[in-house]
Amino acid sequence: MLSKAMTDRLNEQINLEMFSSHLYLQMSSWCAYKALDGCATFLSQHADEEMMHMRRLISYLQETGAFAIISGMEAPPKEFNSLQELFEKIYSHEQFITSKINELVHLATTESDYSTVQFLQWYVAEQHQEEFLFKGILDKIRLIGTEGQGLFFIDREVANLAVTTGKETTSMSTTPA
Ligand code: OFO
Repeated sequence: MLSKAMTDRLNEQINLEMFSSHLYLQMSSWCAYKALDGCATFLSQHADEEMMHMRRLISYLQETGAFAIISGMEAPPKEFNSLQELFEKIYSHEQFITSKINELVHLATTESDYSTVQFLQWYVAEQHQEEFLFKGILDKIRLIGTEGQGLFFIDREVANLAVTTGKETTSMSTTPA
């Protein structure tokens, strides 16, 4: 059984994951509007992954007999000065999400709630992968540059990532693989 504090914090995380999904879908739309189709596809897939992160949390709350709550949330930003700025925002957003996951792990550990500690390990590993993924994209943008054909090559690189990361599982199971 979850404590009230843990239930509240997991419900907050549900909304953070949903916000992440909205953010990446909006960013995907910005990329499509700018004819950056590879980035648009990649970010659209990533928006789906964030919904899966949200659903895992809902399943876990339900499995423990807690009440999962979907709250209202602000609209994501929709204007970006450049593709580099867009990916910088994603990278710092993922670092923020990592800090929220770390807070959850800290609370679960403090409460000796080892079931939730174990459940959260999936998110700890996921955040490591996502920070690595987005830092890699930013490194490529800085390396290739966005002048001339640079944008075209970056879009193609990110399109390849969409093909790779799109094969990830979308299982809702909260049981560790
Ligand atoms: Fe992009 O990460 Fe969810 O958790």
